Amino acid sequence: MKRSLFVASSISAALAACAPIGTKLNDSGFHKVLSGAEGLNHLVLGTHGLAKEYAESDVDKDFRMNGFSTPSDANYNRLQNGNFRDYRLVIDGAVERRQTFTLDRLRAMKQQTQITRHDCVEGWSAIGKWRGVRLSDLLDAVGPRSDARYVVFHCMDVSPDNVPYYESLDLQQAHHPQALMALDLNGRALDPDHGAPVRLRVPTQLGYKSAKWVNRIELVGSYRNLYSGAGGYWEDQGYEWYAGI
Ligand SMILES: Nc1nc2c(c(=O)[nH]1)N[C@H]1C(S)=C(S)[C@@H](COP(=O)(O)O)O[C@H]1N2
Ligand SMILES: [Mo]
Repeated sequence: MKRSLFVASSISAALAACAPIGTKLNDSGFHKVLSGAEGLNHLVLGTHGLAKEYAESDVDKDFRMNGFSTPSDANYNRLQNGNFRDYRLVIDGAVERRQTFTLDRLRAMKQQTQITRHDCVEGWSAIGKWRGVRLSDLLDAVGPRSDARYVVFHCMDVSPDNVPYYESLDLQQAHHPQALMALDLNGRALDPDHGAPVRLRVPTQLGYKSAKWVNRIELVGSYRNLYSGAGGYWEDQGYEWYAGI
């Protein structure tokens, strides 16, 4: 594991200690606790900089699969059997223009390629070549309203106890130039295990932020009222919302 990951985690862990695990801070409270730290992280570790980009020869041919099982419900099976022709990515919530994207529409947009490393909080990493649409281009298409503060990613899979996976970024993180809605991994359309047909890829954040099987992006003023209120499936289990590497 990269040293800066360890440093970032210790800083965050030290701060998390200010807010005992299990305390349900609302997101604005959480942000008050973290705002000083975020500034420190950005200053010391440069998390607003770019994640390192690697060479083709660094790519891990067998990118590990992790997380919940690939969806196998009737809806996902139908989409997969139809080669995702009927897939739609909905972007709604606090936006000026709600939009629906087919895969063809996403592929017709400007594409970005990045060879970056994915760092899982469990301590493994993998380098992949990702291609897709910059999240900021999608946000430009829908026009975040002035009350929008967070971008929530809703996924098609569920945990073993049947809770949907979801994640969130703030608008600044979502506009990061390497925040990608990925369509391809290593030169091929994403396979089901890695999040087909569309997943978030955010190389400046820990792996759990990179939501797979995304079919809805919702802009909100606060994530407090979603699920258990911590801004993501793993955050709801006590992981930190701020997962900068
Ligand atoms: N929808 C969804 N996204 C997810 C997960 C998940 O279980 N469900 N697991 C996360 C975690 S912890 C990691 S490390 C990566 C794993 O991505 P991979 O299977 O492509 O390696 O996906 C992340 N995104
Ligand atoms: Mo992970």
